[in-house]
Amino acid sequence: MAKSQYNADSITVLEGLEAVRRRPGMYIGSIGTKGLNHLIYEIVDNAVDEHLAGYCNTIFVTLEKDGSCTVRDNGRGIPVEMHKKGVSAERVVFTTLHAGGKFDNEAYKTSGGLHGVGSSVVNALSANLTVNVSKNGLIYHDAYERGTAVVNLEKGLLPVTGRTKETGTEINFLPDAEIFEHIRFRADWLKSRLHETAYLNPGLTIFYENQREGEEEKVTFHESDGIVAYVKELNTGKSVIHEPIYFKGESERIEVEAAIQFVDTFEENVLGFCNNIFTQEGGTHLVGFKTRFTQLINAYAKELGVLKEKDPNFTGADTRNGMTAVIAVRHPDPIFEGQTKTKLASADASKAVSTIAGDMLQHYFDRNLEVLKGIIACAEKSAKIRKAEEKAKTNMLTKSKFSFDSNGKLANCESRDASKCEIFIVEGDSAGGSAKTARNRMYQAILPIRGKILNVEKASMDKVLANAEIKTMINAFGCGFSEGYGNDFDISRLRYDKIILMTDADVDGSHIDTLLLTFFYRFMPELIHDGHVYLAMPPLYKAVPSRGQEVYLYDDRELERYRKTHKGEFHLQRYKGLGEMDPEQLWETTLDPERRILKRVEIEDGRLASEITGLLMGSDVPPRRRFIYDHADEAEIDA
Ligand code: TSJ
Repeated sequence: MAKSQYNADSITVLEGLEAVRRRPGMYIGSIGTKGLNHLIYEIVDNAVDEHLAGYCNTIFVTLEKDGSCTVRDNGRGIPVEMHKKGVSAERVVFTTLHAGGKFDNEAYKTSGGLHGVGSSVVNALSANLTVNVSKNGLIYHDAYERGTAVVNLEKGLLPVTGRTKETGTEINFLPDAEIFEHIRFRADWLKSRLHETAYLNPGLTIFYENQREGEEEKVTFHESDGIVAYVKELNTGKSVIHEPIYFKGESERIEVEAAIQFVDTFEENVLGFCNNIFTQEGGTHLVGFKTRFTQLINAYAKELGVLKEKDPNFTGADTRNGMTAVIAVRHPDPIFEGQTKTKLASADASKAVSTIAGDMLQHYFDRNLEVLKGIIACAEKSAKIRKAEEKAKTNMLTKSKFSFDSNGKLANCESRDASKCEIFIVEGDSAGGSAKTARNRMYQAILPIRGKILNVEKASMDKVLANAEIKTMINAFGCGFSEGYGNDFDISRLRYDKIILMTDADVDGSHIDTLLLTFFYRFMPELIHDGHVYLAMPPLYKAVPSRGQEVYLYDDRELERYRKTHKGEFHLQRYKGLGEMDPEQLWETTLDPERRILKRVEIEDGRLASEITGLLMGSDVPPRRRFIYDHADEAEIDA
């Protein structure tokens, strides 16, 4: 390492990167899987910026065998010439903490001067990071360890390691295991993020490759139909009532693009983006769109006589009943706010979207009356149901809020210390019976449920609330529920730290998991966001060797491994369902906190996808060992 580089500037730089290492959550949100994957997104976003600048149409993203990630583009290559600070501009990009990171207190800007926003953060949090820049016919090289450069400069400039006719930037980095809870990137989240980037940038091609052992895969993401294709994908498997409506325009230097398509089910899925950033917390662009859309539909409904003069207007939610939409704006200088800096705050965005959506939709509806009538019919249906639901909800709340289960199915635990209590939701009465016998009655509550509960995606709320099992659950959890208007959900009243779904490892079991998760996601999303929901992982097999200890095997990989080491000298019992286990076995394998395996349900970033199963993904939490950091996620984010 070259000591000569340490001048006054680089010391402040190191202090800057030290701050990142001290409080990583401030810069990348968390040190769990989300934060880890975020490192890749920070790097990829820089290549996407080069695309937006008009110099790059291809990005390669590779998960390497050694656990590192490589991102390469065919842009101009990060500037390598001497910067006024006395070193290569590339060094400045990777060692200067840029103001305006997405998670700190200042606004995030996409462009302006050098790009590379976030690249120094990734550098600070990587055990190793290497840079290869192709430009001027040469390949320039640089490398860092935990944010500190380990390559000697010559007169402040990068060494040249080869010649090339191409141009572009290649970054390889391995996250630092001292910082992150674990350093295994989530491939499925990465793929869905890259796909989203491709939808938002129709001129871009992203080559994804996974070279990790046993997961080898290559996928090319290229979406020339852009957000229209995105909306179609969000609606796959649903009955749509018209072809997507698409429009694009510019107002006050803000570019607005939208794709809208209604389905015949009760849901609203409106995704907002600003400069390619998913605005999870919404913001002015969506406010402008929604307000204008509501006005427009109410005006048309009056004009068509669907609403009489004296009728109350449709609510905003009514007019968006069944709507799937992507609203993407490009803003020269956006302001973000909110907990995760994903809420667009720029007031001009509201005006721009409202103006363009108003003009374009009016133009469209005047020429597509049938589509308009279909959309108004969705609003009418919603208004009807809303009125029924309001009634049902009042009844429900006055009758049973915070009352204990009365039908006797819930076997509650004795402790009232919510931080120590768990509730198992168990499929089937026989497994429920075993679980009641086996449990630790001090801290473990058992709620058996029969067969399949309602599919909440399809049912309206009054039906959902009439369902006995759902009622029992709401009562047991103790925190009420929320949906759309009004919010009676209060997570601080939650009676259990863990809500554990315990279903058979078969199709029916996974269907029940999906239904329950859908219910939580829609009515009690904080349960999932705050990490209270888990899937129990009962074993699939018990192996009884001719000599030695019997062992439980939790998946087919374990079985394969066992077969290799025990070569046929054992008897194998396959569990078809929880009901086949006696109470003692159920305790040993699935209930005992010391020995069981739980998967915590994680949600990528709160976006309602077409397939909720794909969205709500379990992450393996082997017993005890990883249990501690399982809780770290909640503790680390400084609000
Ligand atoms: F994050 C990052 F910095 F590590 C990174 C940057 C990662 C990747 C994969 C690509 C990039 C990147 C940066 N690709 N392309 C650029 N381009 C520039 O930084 C660049 C090039 C030329 C000029 C110019 O004015 O000539 C200006 C810029 C900002």
